[in-house]
Amino acid sequence: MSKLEIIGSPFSNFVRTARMAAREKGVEYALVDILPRSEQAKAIHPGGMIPGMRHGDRTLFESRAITRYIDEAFDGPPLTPRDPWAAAQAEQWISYVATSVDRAIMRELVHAYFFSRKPDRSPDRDIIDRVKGKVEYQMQVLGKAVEKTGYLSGETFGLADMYVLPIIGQSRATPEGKEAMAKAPSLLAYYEKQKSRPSFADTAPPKAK
Ligand SMILES: N[C@@H](CCC(=O)N[C@@H](CS)C(=O)NCC(=O)O)C(=O)O
Repeated sequence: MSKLEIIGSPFSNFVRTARMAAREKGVEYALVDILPRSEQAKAIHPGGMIPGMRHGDRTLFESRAITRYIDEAFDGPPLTPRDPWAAAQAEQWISYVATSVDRAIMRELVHAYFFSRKPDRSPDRDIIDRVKGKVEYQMQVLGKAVEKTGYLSGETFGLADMYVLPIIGQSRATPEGKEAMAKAPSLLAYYEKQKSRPSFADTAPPKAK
């Protein structure tokens, strides 16, 4: 079959998760850089969201479906545990991160700085002030979770880590994100240790010129 394509912008945390999954699995892929809500995105995802995926004549949308396909359709180290109890715990953290944590940190805090809807595009203080307590709380929760084994779920680096690292990495572009992580030393130690992992480091969003 032809080479796997991961479809979406390298600035998206969910696209980065899919790319990390391919890299950790040892699957070669091409990144097809398209914007969310573009006609190309709408052709794959009903709401125009990214990432999408193409593999031969198979297309998928939603990062969890894509990462499951990558995990199960290719040879390579498992990205999620095969034991049902361990797998359920990984899914629990993946769901929490992909919904609650993504919403507070990416859709609210990070977007309030970098995709502000204010007429002058300045950071939206109303959103930032409203969400910063929630971000602090979530980072405490995540910090407690990584304390046990050094990973978000289970004994080895896995898909839950691939969901959370792009989000907490992006949070560091904001003062409130940095402050919240400073108050969660276990999470900061986890981030400092994992940030040089090749699947994460090599998928960093391009720097603005
Ligand atoms: N549940 C989706 C969420 C994907 C998502 O939120 N993607 C963002 C970019 S990081 C997006 O496409 N946003 C455009 C929009 O909300 O219309 C998944 O896991 O793939």
